[in-house]
Amino acid sequence: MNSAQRRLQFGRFYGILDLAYTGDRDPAQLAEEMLLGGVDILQLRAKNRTKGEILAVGEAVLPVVRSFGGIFIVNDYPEIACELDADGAHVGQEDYAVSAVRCILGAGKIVGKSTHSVEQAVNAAAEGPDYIGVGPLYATPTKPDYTPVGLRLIQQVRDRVTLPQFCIGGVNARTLPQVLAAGAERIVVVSALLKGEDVRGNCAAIRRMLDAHFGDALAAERR
Ligand code: TZP
Ligand code: MG
Repeated sequence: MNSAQRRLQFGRFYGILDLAYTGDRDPAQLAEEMLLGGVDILQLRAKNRTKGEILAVGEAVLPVVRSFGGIFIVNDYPEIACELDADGAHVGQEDYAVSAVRCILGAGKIVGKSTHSVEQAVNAAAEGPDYIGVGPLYATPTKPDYTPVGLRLIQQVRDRVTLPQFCIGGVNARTLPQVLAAGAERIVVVSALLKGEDVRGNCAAIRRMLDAHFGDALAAERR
């Protein structure tokens, strides 16, 4: 387990820099605001961009994430993660198998996989990723074609899977208490971080809620 894989164990707050929400703002500056606000892990997600565009944004964002000691993950494109020497890649159900991503990335990198049911979570865990995503908990415009899985899935997956489980989909400062009460230990947030002017403030509000809920021990370890 290398240092990024080790730091992942302490990561609770995973923020996605989704270029669908960045508008004309500078992605590297947004990344800095997200990290200043307290995200542990930052993913670059871009559904309608060319590989060249994603690579260029990744080149600008990676040094920012590194300067904060954060973890940088690339969505959908392990080959871009590899070229950037990012910390890892995240894939969905219809993308590569975990073993194929590991093959592209090489040893010591983080591989994450999305899941949307207990069965998918159990099957994904058997593929040996470093973490799984579980969601969408709520309906969300960020992933519009997916049926919400509901909060009960959080505990159902916890009962079957020991890997870090990042709960995603419609998580925001309003829904977070219910998500935590349902057993989430780690969360992913996209639109609630990037909408509006104050990205750092959006992130900091969620960070404070996580630290208050889980206590200071992990927070101290993380910093
Ligand atoms: N996978 C499951 S839900 C989702 C992804 C990428 C989008 C979550 O976005 P938001 O804006 O935090 O609801
Ligand atoms: Mg994908």
